[in-house]
Amino acid sequence: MKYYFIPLALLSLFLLNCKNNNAETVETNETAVNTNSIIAPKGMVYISGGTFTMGSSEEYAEKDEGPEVLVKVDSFFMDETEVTNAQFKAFVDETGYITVSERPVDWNQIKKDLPEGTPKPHDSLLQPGSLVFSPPPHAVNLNDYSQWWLWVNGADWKHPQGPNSNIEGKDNHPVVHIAYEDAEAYAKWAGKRLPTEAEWEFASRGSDNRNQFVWGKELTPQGTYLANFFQGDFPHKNTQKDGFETSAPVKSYTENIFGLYDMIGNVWEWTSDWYRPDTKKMYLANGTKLCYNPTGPESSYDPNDPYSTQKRVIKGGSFLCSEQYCSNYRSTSRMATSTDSGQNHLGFRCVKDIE
Ligand SMILES: [Ca+2]
Ligand SMILES: [Ca+2]
Repeated sequence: MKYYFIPLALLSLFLLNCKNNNAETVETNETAVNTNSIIAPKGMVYISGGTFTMGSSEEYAEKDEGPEVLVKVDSFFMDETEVTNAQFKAFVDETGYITVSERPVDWNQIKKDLPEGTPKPHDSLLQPGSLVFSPPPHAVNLNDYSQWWLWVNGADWKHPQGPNSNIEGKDNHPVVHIAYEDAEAYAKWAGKRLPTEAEWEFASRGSDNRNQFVWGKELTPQGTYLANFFQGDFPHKNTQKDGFETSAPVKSYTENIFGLYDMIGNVWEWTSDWYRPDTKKMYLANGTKLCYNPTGPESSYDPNDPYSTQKRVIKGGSFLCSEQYCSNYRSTSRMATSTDSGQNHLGFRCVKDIE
């Protein structure tokens, strides 16, 4: 994760994209869609749009998940799984694309955004690499994530754990170490785009499902694991009760009501929304009753990390989400992530508009 300084003035230059609408008007403007005539592209499913409650103000939710907002999204197609190594390889083979994690860091470029006189970091920190979860052998202070995240030179999508690892036999695992621009480049090549947070959350929840977990009120109903997350003592002891220590092959768990797999857990997924903790609060400004296809603010702001690079919202949690640390395996959970950040638990899936 690289931290750059950005001018504070930029932070005021955001506008929210939430076409205000009145709930009654929208009700009467609903268009009947004959879903039988819509055929989703291969590997995608049809998400029939609708109105739902976005976010959560429940006791278990983080502050930035609320307040709840009534949102309407149009119908769209969505990849039924996270983008896999095999799918990403097809893109790279055809285009020669080099991901952010594979490129050396250009000091002359980034120093322009830093305060004058900032010392040049050690050369090892400017080499290609990415962040890898590297659990300590014992319990540690959970307030210090540097205890389990390590910058590893040579870690990238083809080497998820570092230069001595590979993705042999992992064609159907989700691709990881994907920075935002990598995901965007793939989506463009595939004739698709990245989902907004609203689209992602609607698709994950399955219309207006208000349960804490998309499958119901319990995390593991009758002891059954329905997603790939972390069991045991975070971060040092992963008991893998769900069967997987790191990523699982896509479709290892039951699909949701729309036919989407691993919307919860396995790897985090990029959305196109900039991150602000108060996005939904601002959607509700000016008496807005319903937001129509909201696309988030025009720039990001993370009060916990105000001088970082701009951040987008990621959704769904990963194989590292645990009850003890970040229980982000709920569809309303959201995390701010620097757009240049590759991590071995972060991937994506795409959506496509219906023409
Ligand atoms: Ca697991
Ligand atoms: Ca996922």
